[in-house]
Parts: sequence; C-alpha cells; structure tokens
Amino acid sequence: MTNDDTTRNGAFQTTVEQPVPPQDLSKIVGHRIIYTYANGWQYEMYVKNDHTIDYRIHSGMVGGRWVKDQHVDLVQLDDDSYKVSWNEPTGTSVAVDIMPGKRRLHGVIFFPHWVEQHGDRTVCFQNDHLDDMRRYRDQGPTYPIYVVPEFAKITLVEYVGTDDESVISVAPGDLPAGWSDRTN
Ligand code: FER
Repeated sequence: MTNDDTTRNGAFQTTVEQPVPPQDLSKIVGHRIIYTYANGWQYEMYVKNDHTIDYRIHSGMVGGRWVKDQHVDLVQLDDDSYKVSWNEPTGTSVAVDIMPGKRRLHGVIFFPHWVEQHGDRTVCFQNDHLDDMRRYRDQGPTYPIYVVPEFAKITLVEYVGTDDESVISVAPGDLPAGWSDRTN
C-alpha cells in the first residue's frame, strides 16, 4: 500500500472501531461557493473556518436573507465530499452535501411551519435580529416541518482565505446587478 492510499479519505476502510475517515478540510475551508438549487433558489456560502459559515440567499423563498457567524458541523465524508449541517435561531435546520470538484451539491432544508407561512420575517441581516428570530421560533408553530431536499449546481468556487469579514459584508440586494452570476 502506498502512502497515498493510507492518507486519501476515499481509500479509508471503515470499521466499528474506527468509523471516522481522515479529515482534510483544506479544499472547503476558506472557500466561497455559489450554487443554484433545482428549484431555482440561489445561495452563497462562505466557509469561514472549520466550524463557522457566513451566507447570503440571492433568490428563492427567503431571498434577501443573510447571516454571519452561523455555527456549523463540517466533516469530510470522502474524496471531494463534505457535509455542513446546522440549526438556525429561527428553528430551521439545514444539511448540505458539497462536492466542489464535481460542482455538485445536495441540500436538505427543514423549515418550521411558521417560516413556510411567514418567510418574509426571516428576510433580513439575521445578526441584527437574533432575539426576534428566537421569539418567532419559540412562538411557532413548528409543525408540520416543510422539508426541501434539492440538488444544486455549484456555479462558482473560489479560495478567499479564512476568517475574512469582508467576504460577506453587504446585503444580497446591495450587490452590483448580476454579481452572483459570475461563474468559474
Ligand atoms: C443552504 C440552504 C439553506 C444554505 C442556507 C440555508 C448557506 C438557510 C436557510 C434559512 O435559514 O433560511 O444551502 O446555505
């Protein structure tokens, strides 16, 4: 076995004793990705470090919403395969599988019923309204949960470095026209 075989995530043999594959997050941490879901919703995620994302929602049910410093769980599942998952102050839960090399992504969003009914209440710079979001969350109704599972095409991937507050610093609506449509 070559050294590459022992360090590549994809060659890892999963066992009960050692279910966690080697974790190399260097191809996702510090990157900005922009993607469009099959339902037309366009999102931008900045993986600020190995436990934090900033993001903007450029279009869709809650287009205009943007968030900084969302705590997430980030793991490498396999070569070119990562999972980011978290729970929002609104009560919304999200799990996103990202294959940057393949430009493929799959997200599952679990919206509480109140967000499905009043998505507009979440369209803001959430960091300035965290207490409002927690109050709405606690007021509900939570159920039935609106589950949105969708594939997406990643249209842009760029390394911008870690912990840079300037990467996502203005509202989606305040960017130049067509800004999020830049592809690479
Ligand atoms: C995503 C899907 C959903 C995402 C963020 C959300 C940054 C957030 C949803 C919400 O709280 O409204 O791919 O990526």
